[in-house]
Amino acid sequence: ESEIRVMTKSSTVDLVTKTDERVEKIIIGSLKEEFGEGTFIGEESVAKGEPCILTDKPTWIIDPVDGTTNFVHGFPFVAVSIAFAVNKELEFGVVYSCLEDKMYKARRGKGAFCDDEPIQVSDVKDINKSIIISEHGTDRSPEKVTKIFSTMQKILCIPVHGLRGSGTAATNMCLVATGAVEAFFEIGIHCWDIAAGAVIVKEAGGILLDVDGGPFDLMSRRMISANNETIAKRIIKEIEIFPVVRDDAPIEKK
Ligand code: LIP
Repeated sequence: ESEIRVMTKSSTVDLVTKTDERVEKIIIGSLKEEFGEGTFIGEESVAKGEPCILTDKPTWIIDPVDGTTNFVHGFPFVAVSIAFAVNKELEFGVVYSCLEDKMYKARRGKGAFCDDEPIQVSDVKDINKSIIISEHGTDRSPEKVTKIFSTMQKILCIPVHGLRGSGTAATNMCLVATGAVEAFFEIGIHCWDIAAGAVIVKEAGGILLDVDGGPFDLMSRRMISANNETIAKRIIKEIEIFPVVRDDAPIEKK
């Protein structure tokens, strides 16, 4: 196909393409061939009605094209994100940053790597010397957009060195893991966007929390990943939280 066929999901700006669907089928097919039948949580399978419940079973959590809007527009940040969890514990994660041609990976307890080189979070503790990443997602309801931009304004005026957003959560988390930025937070992401990045950030020496400072909850659709607790807690003070429906909520609630 010369043109990428673009469709929409939860809103007119929540894009999906045939490529997303095809790549997910290829990944799941290859994993089944290599490792046998398993349990899969894939962004596009869930969009078509597959369950999104993380059980104790060994589970693959897949985002075939993270940064779909970037992909459609040719904006150069697109990633493939694959994580593996057992007993609800994330065991390893792989993020391939397609346009950068960089492979980020981490296994629980074994460190984090980019193209086989060890990576580590930044050692910055002074918020005034930080770059923070966030995204505004695909919900354009005025009350949520107001909270998102009010949060960004408060963070910018701390002040921090800068606010950024690549358009893909998986890439944003790898930027935290390499020390390029000090923190990434978002309300509205999904488990498949962040599962692999969560392992990579943690194994690079970073931390993961809920946006209210509580424990990280993969299925809650909100999180902050940071280089250390000082930066995380300072950012959390500015985040205006709004409700999102959990990934593992009953279908009728979504
Ligand atoms: C994207 C996330 C990003 C979010 C976007 C979108 P997708 O994932 O990586 O953090 O802000 O709205 O959800 O949909 O491109 O796989």
